[in-house]
Amino acid sequence: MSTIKRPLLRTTVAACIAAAGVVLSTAPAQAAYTDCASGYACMWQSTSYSGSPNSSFSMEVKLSTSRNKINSIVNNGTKKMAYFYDNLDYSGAVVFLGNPVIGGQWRDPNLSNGTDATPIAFANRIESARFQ
Ligand SMILES: [Ca+2]
Ligand SMILES: [Ca+2]
Repeated sequence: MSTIKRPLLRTTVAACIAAAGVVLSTAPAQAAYTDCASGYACMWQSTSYSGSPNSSFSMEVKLSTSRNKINSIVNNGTKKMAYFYDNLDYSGAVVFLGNPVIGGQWRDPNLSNGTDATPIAFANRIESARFQ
């Protein structure tokens, strides 16, 4: 009996390995800054835009659950600069981003060193943000 089962087992194992390979190759790509829809600015609690955005806005936003927890930001808007504020009422220290249309830096994967134009420690500080 075993001489009959062995080829079958090999076939099954090979099929499982092949199936696993298929699963791995078709798994969704890691979320990235491209997950920020056109016309929006997005914020992630993680660095490097890992996972889905924790907050996004097309005009302005006051953060709640992500308040003081943001570590990477993207401006995928098409018109205005995006400003990200230390305080909840659009005040205090600020970092800003251009966008793909107007140019300039439009995303930053790690706010621990701020943005290119504003190199200050800004990890876990954003509480509100808006286009203007
Ligand atoms: Ca940075
Ligand atoms: Ca803050």
